[in-house]
Amino acid sequence: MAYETIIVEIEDHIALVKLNRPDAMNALNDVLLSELAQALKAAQKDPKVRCIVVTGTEKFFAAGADIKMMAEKGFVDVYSEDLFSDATGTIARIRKPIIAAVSGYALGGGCELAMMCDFIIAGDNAKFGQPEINLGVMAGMGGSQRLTRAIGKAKAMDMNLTGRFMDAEEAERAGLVSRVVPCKKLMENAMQAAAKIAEKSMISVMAVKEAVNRAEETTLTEGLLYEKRLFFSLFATEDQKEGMTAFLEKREPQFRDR
Ligand code: CO8
Repeated sequence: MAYETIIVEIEDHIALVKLNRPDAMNALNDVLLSELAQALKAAQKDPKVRCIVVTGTEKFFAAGADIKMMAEKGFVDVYSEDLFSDATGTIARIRKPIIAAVSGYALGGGCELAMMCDFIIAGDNAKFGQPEINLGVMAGMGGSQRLTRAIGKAKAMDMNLTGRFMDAEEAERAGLVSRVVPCKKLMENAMQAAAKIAEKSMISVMAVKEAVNRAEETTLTEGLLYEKRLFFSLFATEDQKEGMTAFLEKREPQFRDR
């Protein structure tokens, strides 16, 4: 499938999705976000794909929503069209794991898109920010919500109110990113992480994603119950038998997603 604003490559069970609007630093517009949602839905359906990596270029992951596109819009426009909501809703509902490989700027909607992924691996040149305050607006797709859950109120307020950028090292300390690697080795590391995930049983992978995401939505008691129910349910799979038998037989498991 040919896209205008993204490039999709599928190899060794990994779908690599590159944001591709270099002239606008990968600024997010309707086309890019709906193509991304479409590509992720296709990856979700494709039995060959076991993990997805979303990335940009070395200099920018994405510099935010497209300011040129938004500048002339009024309240009635963005409210009626419910700007970006179809696409972001789809992206957030993808059940296969998605890694964001972030190099350079991840600002505004770019930072929010990275946070919609399951975890972020950052190049050491990455810069995260919610600078919408400088435009007379505020974060609109997770910068005040997912970011607060990820790094806590103090830093989220700081980022959203001052619009300052956070470098990769601070982002890792704060819990926004899972690892920081030299920027030249970012894709190698992200693809290795994806390959590790691709080896697992897709049923347990999806269950993990569901359970961890539930932690952001519910109380500890409900979350623990949810986790335990999913854990018990995995005992209905052939992959549980295979995984445990392989361990006892001191061999690698051969998961079949059943
Ligand atoms: N939108 C459109 N174009 C952009 C954007 C953007 N967000 N960011 C950069 N560009 C364009 C520039 O206009 C420029 O284009 P041109 O060459 O045609 O003038 C080109 O990319 C290069 O940019 P710069 O010359 O500014 O490059 P610098 O290296 O000097 O600076 C920065 C790089 C720091 C990334 C700078 O471009 C910048 O500050 N960009 C804007 C960052 C920003 O404010 N992002 C937030 C946008 S608002 C948002 O994301 C809201 C999301 C919520 C949506 C909610 C929906 C419900």
